[in-house]
Amino acid sequence: MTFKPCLVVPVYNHAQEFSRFVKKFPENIPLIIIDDGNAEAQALILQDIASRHKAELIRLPQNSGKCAALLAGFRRALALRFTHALQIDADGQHNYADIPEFLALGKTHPDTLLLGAPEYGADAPASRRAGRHIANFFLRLETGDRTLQDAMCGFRLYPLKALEGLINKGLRFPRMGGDIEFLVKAKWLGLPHLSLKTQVKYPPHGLSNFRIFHDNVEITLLNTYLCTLAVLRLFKPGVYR
Ligand SMILES: Nc1nc2c(ncn2[C@@H]2O[C@H](COP(=O)(O)OP(=O)(O)O)[C@@H](O)[C@H]2O)c(=O)[nH]1
Ligand SMILES: [Mg+2]
Repeated sequence: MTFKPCLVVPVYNHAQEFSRFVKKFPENIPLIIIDDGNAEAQALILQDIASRHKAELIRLPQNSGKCAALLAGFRRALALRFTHALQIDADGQHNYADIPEFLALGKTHPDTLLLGAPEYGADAPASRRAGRHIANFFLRLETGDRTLQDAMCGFRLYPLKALEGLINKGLRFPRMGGDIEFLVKAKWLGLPHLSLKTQVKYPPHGLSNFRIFHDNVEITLLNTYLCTLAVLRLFKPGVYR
């Protein structure tokens, strides 16, 4: 199988941070940036980044959510005949020095989902850690796979062709919960996975779009939906996916 990866970065309210962190990205890997309905000033910064880094820039007319933006990036990657998309955040929380390791492993395991398994420092808020434990519990319940280590980390390498149907179908929960929904449904398709440890930072003045109340309510609804599907799949796995 050929291996032709690209980087896919959804950006919302992080154009300034991204203009600093994009310098840490490997230069030889094509980049797709999704401007998810940012205000004009941020959109201009993203245009500038895209022209300086010869990146593909997709501008969505209105804010559609992190994972709707990701899927737009994956669709563009498929159209450009990339085989794999490495999804990563724009705001410097992920360890960009791990990108080569993800890509090297993707090359030797082209049919596998490569999932970031976050290692947190003392800077990680307790509420986010607790949320992750609950999300991971449901992830293992819904997939029946106890080896999955993290439901929500947005640092992942996806094989695109195997996921094309899912990408084109779209997500029921396209905002922050979409990382969970996409992973659960990819596992239901039978794709194998490997986890890669990677440090995730929470800088003191970092801006998060995660809305503790709204996004946790959304994730609760998402898990209700996925658990219901998981039960229905016990009877008709081909119908509910
Ligand atoms: N396209 C898009 N990206 C988003 C949206 N919300 C967050 N992001 C991006 O998704 C990544 C993670 O979002 P962030 O706000 O840092 O959430 P957190 O890291 O979970 O606190 C960053 O690259 C954001 O710019 C959104 O509504 N649309
Ligand atoms: Mg963040």
